[in-house]
Amino acid sequence: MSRVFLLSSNISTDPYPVYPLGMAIVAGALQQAGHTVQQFDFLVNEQSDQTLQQQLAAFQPDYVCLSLRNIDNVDSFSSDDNWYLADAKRLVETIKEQCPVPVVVGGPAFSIMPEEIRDYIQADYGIVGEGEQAVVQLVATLDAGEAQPPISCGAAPLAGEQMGSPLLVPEYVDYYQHHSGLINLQSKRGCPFKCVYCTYPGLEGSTFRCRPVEAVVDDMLRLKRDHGATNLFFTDSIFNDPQGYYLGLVEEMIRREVDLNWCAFFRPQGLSREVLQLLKRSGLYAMELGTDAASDTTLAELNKGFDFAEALSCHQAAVAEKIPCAHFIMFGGPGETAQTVAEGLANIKQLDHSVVFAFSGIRILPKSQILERAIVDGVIAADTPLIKPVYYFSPHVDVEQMNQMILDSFAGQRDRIFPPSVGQEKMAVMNNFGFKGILWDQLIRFDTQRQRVRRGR
Ligand code: B12
Repeated sequence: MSRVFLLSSNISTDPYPVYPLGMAIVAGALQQAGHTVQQFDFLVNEQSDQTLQQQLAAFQPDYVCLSLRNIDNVDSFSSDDNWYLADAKRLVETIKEQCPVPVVVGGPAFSIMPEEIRDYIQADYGIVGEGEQAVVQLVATLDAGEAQPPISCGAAPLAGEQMGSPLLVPEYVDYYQHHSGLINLQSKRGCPFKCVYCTYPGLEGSTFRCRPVEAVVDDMLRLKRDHGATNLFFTDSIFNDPQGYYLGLVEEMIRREVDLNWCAFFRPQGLSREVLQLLKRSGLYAMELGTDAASDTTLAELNKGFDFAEALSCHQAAVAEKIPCAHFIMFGGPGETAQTVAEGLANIKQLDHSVVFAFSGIRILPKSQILERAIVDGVIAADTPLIKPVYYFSPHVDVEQMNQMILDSFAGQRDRIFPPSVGQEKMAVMNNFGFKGILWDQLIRFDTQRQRVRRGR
């Protein structure tokens, strides 16, 4: 059996530090297969190359597995500071200086552009997609002295029962509990929707594959019992799958009295007050909504499959149930014109008692249809490298004018966030005041609504 050292390179704390769940799941699978594992979180270890080297030297690994979560922060206003691959490349150099063993890379960032990233960071092997079985297979192949292609993926998408539970490091859980107050968990993988900008189906497959609800609830109870967790974030691409698996999951949470607060990404479709009441009873305390665009034209161009009226009706149901919502809206995408921007901003005014995070432009990534659209629209040339951030901006909109329109419309409202750095600053202030969790929910006050009703407004 081998000794495998796992390293999470993610140092992003925007919007808050996120537990390296992918690394934990891969570590769990390797340990279950009989290997000795050690996990190293570069963020928790104060980004210290020296500590990394010391731990590598002490552990004497046969393999090092690097989990790569983010390429950049998908914010068109951002600088090179938020491009994370240079750090990953340096880490691979550090590892190789310390111990000349195969370095295997995986994780969502890697899986988006495997060839380019493996070449750039100089890893020996890469695994595209879910890692738990593929990495065990790779280690077995290399242990047997057989040839392994530089880039591989699992034989078939894993069924829900085959998806691993995370092997959590108590010290790391404490760190994330302390800094963000949140621990993350996955209940299913995949997304069947075909939103033109999105990489999720490319990363996780285009059908929902659900873990048994009992296993998810077991994980929740374990997080509560062993780690004192109080707040969870479900990392599912979309929590409210149209088939309704999520309803069975929340019913199981209620039946087993999990009693944890949780939050997740939702599609603003099919969320009635009755459904929301059930979710709330199971511990839902806030929803992040992938509304994505604010006019019917741009929603259709993004192929969202719902119109603004439908999103608004979900929003109103959430407000009626006093569930804080955040809408994420990207301006400047396909079909955007000055007119759709104005229409979108007028629509956003109806999203009362919610936070709206607006973005300018859409990061063009492989494994998403927006790449082809960008080439057809002449936004980029077919051979444009995408490893460094490149954004789609509609050729029919003046970007500066659009940004100014958003700024003007959001001016003076603390729950309207643009550019994204404004959100980061606000979150940092709240964090300094001791607030924890998703933080944006602190910007919403439902009692104001009650006061307004009382005053007859
Ligand atoms: C949930 C989520 C969030 C939530 C996280 C909430 C929380 N508390 O966890 C929030 C909204 C906060 C968020 C924020 C951000 N996110 Co995000 N997020 C996701 C999402 C939907 C799921 C990630 C996840 O946890 N999956 C569950 C774990 C178990 O899966 P996994 O990490 O992929 O691991 C599996 C495999 O990748 C593999 N694997 C992982 N590591 C390794 C290592 C080895 C060696 C091997 C072999 C395999 C392997 O095996 C694992 C098990 O099968 C993904 C999209 C997606 N569907 O993947 C985007 C995604 C990861 N996010 C992304 C980005 C950019 C960000 C932000 C930088 C942007 C922003 N400001 O919003 C921040 C950064 C946050 C941070 N501190 O790091 C990008 C990253 C790629 C890129 N474009 O750079 C993704 C891919 C979405 C996208 N745009 O394409 N995110």
